[in-house]
Amino acid sequence: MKTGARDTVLVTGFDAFGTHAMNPSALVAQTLHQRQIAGCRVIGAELPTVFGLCLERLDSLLARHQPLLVVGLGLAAGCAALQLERVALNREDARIPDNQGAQPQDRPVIPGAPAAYLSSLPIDAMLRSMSAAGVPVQTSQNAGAFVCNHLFFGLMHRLASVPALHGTRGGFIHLPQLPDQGSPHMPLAQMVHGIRTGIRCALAASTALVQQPGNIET
Ligand code: PCA
Repeated sequence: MKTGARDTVLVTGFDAFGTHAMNPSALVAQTLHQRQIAGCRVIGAELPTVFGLCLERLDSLLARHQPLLVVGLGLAAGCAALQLERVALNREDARIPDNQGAQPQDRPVIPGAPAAYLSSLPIDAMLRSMSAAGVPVQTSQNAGAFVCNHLFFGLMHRLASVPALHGTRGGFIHLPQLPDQGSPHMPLAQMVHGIRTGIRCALAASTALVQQPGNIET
């Protein structure tokens, strides 16, 4: 795979939403900002938990940084482990309003786009390396129908259809709560360690594997 001179990893998190006073995904993105992983520089950014607006912010970041790898992060309050999301669905159905009060019901993220995209991260290799690093991690087949899935689907659609992003891999990882947010939870340092390990693995695999973003046609 040709990646040109790309040497940036974009890590996004979301701001607090719903009943959560904080969002660990923004803290992980902030902690990794400007760090080096396997010779690549990380750009960490916080996105608004708002349908539409988060994808506008993502577009600016993609145009500005032309990243080699994009890892979206978000909070999934019920999970006890890092969740490597396999599938982004072209469907949104919000149980709660977003941070600007929108609550879309049963509509596509992008009308006319495929029904779903598979993550183009090397999920099984990441699962093994993150697990070997001592971090609780699991795969997940469903990123929900709220703003995280909206971002994940919008990201994968851009990676599949924008020529300037050819060769960029991307995917999404859900995080548990932090210890002072309730149970289940995970310490911030362990989340950061897990995400760093996963990114290192994905960067190594990006030169070793020939794997294109898969899509499932309707
Ligand atoms: N989690 C929500 C949106 C923002 C976040 O961090 C979700 O899972 O959709």
